[in-house]
Amino acid sequence: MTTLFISDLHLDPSRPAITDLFLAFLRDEAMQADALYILGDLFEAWIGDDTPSPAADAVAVALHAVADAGVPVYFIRGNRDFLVGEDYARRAGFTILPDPSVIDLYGRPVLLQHGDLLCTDDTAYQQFRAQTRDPVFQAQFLSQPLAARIAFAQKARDASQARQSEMKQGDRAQFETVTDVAPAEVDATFGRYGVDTMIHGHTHRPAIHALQAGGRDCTRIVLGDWYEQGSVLRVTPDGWTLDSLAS
Ligand code: OKV
Ligand code: MN
Repeated sequence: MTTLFISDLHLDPSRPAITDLFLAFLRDEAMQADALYILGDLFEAWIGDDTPSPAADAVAVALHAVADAGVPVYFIRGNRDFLVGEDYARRAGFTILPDPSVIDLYGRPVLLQHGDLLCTDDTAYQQFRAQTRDPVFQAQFLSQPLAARIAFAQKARDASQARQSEMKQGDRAQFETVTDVAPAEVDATFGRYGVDTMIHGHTHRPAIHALQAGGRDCTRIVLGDWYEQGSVLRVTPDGWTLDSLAS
């Protein structure tokens, strides 16, 4: 009995070995699980379910095979793939969950989220997030021809990269703080949902944090990215382990 949690694969044609590692993980391990949860940023970029992508097709087929084997697959949108829609969800056989969601994990309530909502010190990002989650804005973007969306995405990625490297070259300690979760928001989130366990990705800082929130002992589990190797949280009724997957 094992439930699997992953996030931040950032699948991209430029890193085919990671897509292969993920396909092997689905074939070998996920097929045997109780459930698979993907907590966002499965893809490095997503500009609409209608975008032709052999890699996204292969991933959809492999995920659907897991679902067909009787393993429920759940997906929470990340900050990169926030435009993944119900059409791709059908092709991949997964269920899209709201961000955040509380699930019952072997009898305990656990809060799941991508993790970007916890990074409240990055006000510029939170502004971008609020704007790009507007359904009217999204429908307008998705109605544009593919070439226009590709050009827009390239510009967004260039601007983001420029901003990141500028922030890094400035105050390095400040960069580390701004791009990590805000402790006050973590505390508030534990209180708001009344849980004592949360699982998220996004920050690419894999760890299991024990902390106090509202006078309770709480656990915050952070999944790692799949840039150099895989990262998977395996939960059984008896406990959890956060492991690397060699590529
Ligand atoms: C995703 C991020 C690029 C961060 C969507 C309006 C809509 C543009 C879009 C273009 C970019 C997603 C869809 C991408 C996330 C970046 C750079 C930084 C910080 C809308 C305009 F739908 F909301 F209206 N885009 N792409 N970034 O390349 O996948 O998260 S993307
Ligand atoms: Mn992210």
